[in-house]
Formats: sequence, structure tokens, C-alpha cells
Amino acid sequence: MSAAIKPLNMDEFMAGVVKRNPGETEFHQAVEEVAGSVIPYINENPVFIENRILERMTEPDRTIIFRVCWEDDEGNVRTNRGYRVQFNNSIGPYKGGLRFHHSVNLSILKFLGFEQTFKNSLTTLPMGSGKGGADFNPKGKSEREIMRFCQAFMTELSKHIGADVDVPAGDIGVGAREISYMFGQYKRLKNEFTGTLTGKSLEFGGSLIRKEATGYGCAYFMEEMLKHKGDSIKGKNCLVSGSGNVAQFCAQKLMHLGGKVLTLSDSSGFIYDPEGLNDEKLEYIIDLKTNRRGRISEYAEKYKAEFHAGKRPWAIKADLAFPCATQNELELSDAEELIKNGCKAVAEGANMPTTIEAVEALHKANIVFSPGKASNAGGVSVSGLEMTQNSIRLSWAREELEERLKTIMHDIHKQCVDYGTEKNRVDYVKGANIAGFVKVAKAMVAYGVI
Ligand code: NDP
Ligand code: 2IT
Repeated sequence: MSAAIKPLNMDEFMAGVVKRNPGETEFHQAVEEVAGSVIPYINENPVFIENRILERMTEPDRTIIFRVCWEDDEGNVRTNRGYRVQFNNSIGPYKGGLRFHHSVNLSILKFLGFEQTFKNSLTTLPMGSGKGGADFNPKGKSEREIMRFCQAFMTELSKHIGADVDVPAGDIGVGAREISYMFGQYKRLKNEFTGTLTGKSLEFGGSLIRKEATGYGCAYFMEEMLKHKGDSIKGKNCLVSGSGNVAQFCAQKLMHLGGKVLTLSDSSGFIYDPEGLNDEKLEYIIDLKTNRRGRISEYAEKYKAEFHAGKRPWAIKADLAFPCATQNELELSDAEELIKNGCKAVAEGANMPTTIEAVEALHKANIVFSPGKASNAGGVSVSGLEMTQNSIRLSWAREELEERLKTIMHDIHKQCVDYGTEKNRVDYVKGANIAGFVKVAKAMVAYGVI
């Protein structure tokens, strides 16, 4: 390294991030997790220091914040805050989901947008990164209230997105229903029919298996990690948290790969079914959570399973764990329970569900661990395939898409192994962070100072 180029120092770098983004704790956490593995790599490749790539990558290209006004069923005027964080478009149009949840704020959307940069790079597809949403709480809202909110949100968002500019999709609180209302409003305002949103229904440009993709991809990724150690999901007891889109289809694929799914959860607690889920029970969950928007406790009543109010499932004895609900839902004490009970591997279906301290504890205990940016990348990958199908105005068959999804998850696993193997052990955090970084960083260097 030339004497003029000072190596990056983790503490100094993080102090700068905290100073520039005061109070944004989730964003600090996401950056710290990435910086821990990429700073040593950057220091061996000074072109990235010279070009200040990590500083530039932690600053979104732009952040749009807007008022969303709508009328509820009683005729009251309601106001929410809408956001779109366009993080990085070095390797493709901004791409990432929209979250509607009362907790949404800038810190959460910046952490999600930042993570998306590395995840989308790992998918092997040409997608940049973004995230958006609103502090709107869909719980208890009527169908028409949801529709009016989505239309009001899209009225502003439509000015900033486009099929080659920024392509939003779903996330917590945003599924096919919300995407349909937003796509309808976008089409009306722009008078065009383009693939500007993904996760659309099949009738108007949606892709087969997009709904299943995140959960299936997560199960496939676990299968890849176990295969790498000469093992498989077959016969394993599995803990899954959440009961929304990701959790439902992760559970389904785990069962089909021979695993036994013992738990699911929502924001009120978790259910423990010692006999395990089956296809019929899962159908009930999908109807309960997606169509009827009910509570997971209803499952326990119907199937005589245990319901643990206000708790998470990590203290149940099992072989594999899949946090699929939300950020920071697996803390140090939870990791200690998993370790104590002989858990072998953890694959994140949600974004950043495991705290940094919990990841460290799992690593020390030699438990295989994959970060969401690798193991939940199946969702955005099939979104990328939806964009391709929209561009060529064709739709591919289920088998073809499932094969492509499997191949992408295999390729992501390989990148993690290539960049993360140390002494016969794969550090998936390191592998995913460095592999995701390299592609975007090289593109940024090639563009010069912009
Ligand atoms: P859904 O809205 O379909 O489901 C969310 C689930 O998480 C629900 O069971 C919900 O419970 C639970 N949950 C939400 N917030 C909390 C909380 N604060 N505490 C406890 N439980 C909570 O969302 P998705 O399944 O789509 O998303 C789940 C995770 O996966 C998120 O981290 C998301 O960012 C990530 N993800 C999603 C992708 C996708 O394609 N959808 C792609 C990649 C990652 P309740 O019903 O009580 O609200
Ligand atoms: O976190 C994520 O990767 C998503 N919510 C999916 C994003 C997408 O564009 O499909």
C-alpha cells in the first residue's frame, strides 16, 4: 500500500457513520456488520480506499420523504409519512421492497436499503438497491382504506420510480393486494403498462413463484450449507419465526425437503406444535394470516398446540432455526438457548433478525449461520426474473423459474464459500459481505468520481 493511502480503521469509520447519521441505530448496526468484514478486504485492495468506496456506499444516492394524506371510512383526514431511499444504482435500477408498518422510520429503511445493495449484487442479476414504505399500520384497516392509502402513497411515489429507474416490491405489510392497488394507480397516472413494480398478480405481469421465492430460497440455502458439510434437512427439527409471506413458504419447502417444522410466530407470541406442521395445517395458516389477517394463537386453539404469548420460539429444542419475522428478533440470550439445545445451523429469512452479539455467539459456538442478504435473496431474485419477463413480454413456466431460483441460491452459496472460507470453515457473513461488495465497488471505481 502506498504511504499516502491510510488504511481504514473500523472504529474511526463507524464513528463517522454515527456522526453523519445520528440516532439511526438500525442503520449503524447494518453498516457495522458489513464494515467488520469488508474493511480488512478493502485494506488489502487500496483502490477502494483511494476512491472512498465504503464511505460512498453508506450514503444513499437520494432519499425522498413525503406526506401521504388519505381519508378513512369515517371521513377523517389521516396523514402518514412515506419514504423511498434510492441507495445505489451502480449495477442496475434501484430495486427493493416497500414496508408498511407503524415502526417504519428512516433508520429502518436505510438499514434495509443498505443491506439490499449487497444482496442484489449477490443474486448475479443486474439490480441496484432501494427500500421504501410508510409508517402506516395496515392492521384493522378496511379493504377500501388500504386501497385509498396505497393510491395516495403511489400518487407521490410515481414521480420517482420507473421500469428502468426504480422498481419497488413488497415487504412487511405489503403483499399482492397492496402491490395491485399501487400498480393500478401507477398505470392510471402514467398511462403506461410497464414492469415498474414486482410481486404483481399473474393476470397483469406477475411471475410464478414470486410469492414462494423468499421462503423457498431460504430453505434451499440451508440445504446448500448442510450439503457442504455432508448433511441435509431431511429428518431435522426446525424452528421458524413469523407467519407471513417468508415464514409460510420457508416452512412449506422445509416440510417438502423432509424437515419437521415445530413453530411459527407473530407479534403476539409463538405456537409450538410438537407433531409438526403438515400441508393442511399450513393451508390453514396461509388463509388465517394472508386472507383473514388473524392471530397465530387461533392455530393453537384449532390444532391443540401450545401458544406462548409474548415469547419467541428460540428456547424450543431443535436442529435448525429460521428467523423469518423482523429485525433484531434473535438476541444474545436467544442464541444461548439455541447453543444449549444443540442447534446446528441458522438461516436468516428476515432482514437482520439476529443481533451482532447473537451472531458472534453463534460463530464462537461453531454454529453454521447465514445472513439474510444471502439466504433471503431468493425473493428479490425472482423479482429480477419478473423484470426480465416483463421486458421481453413473456412469462416463464413454474419449473423453469424454480430451476432458476435453485441455481441462483446455489451461486450465492458458492460466492460465500469462495470469499468466506477460512481453515475448512465457511464464514457466511464474511463471504456474503465481501462477494456482494466487490461487484458494486468495481462498478463505482469504473465510473470515476460521481
Ligand atoms: P409479512 O408482513 O408477510 O409477515 C411479517 C411477519 O412478521 C408476521 O408474522 C408479523 O406478525 C411478524 N412481525 C412483524 N413485525 C414484528 C415484530 N416487531 N415482532 C414480532 N413479529 C413481527 O412480511 P414478510 O414475510 O414479507 O417479511 C418478513 C421478513 O422478511 C422481513 O424482515 C422482511 O424484510 C424480510 N424479507 C421479505 C421478503 C419478501 O419477499 N417478502 C424478501 C426478503 C426479506 P403480525 O402478523 O403480528 O404483524
Ligand atoms: O428485502 C427484500 O429483499 C424484499 N423485500 C424483496 C425486494 C424485491 O424487490 O423483491
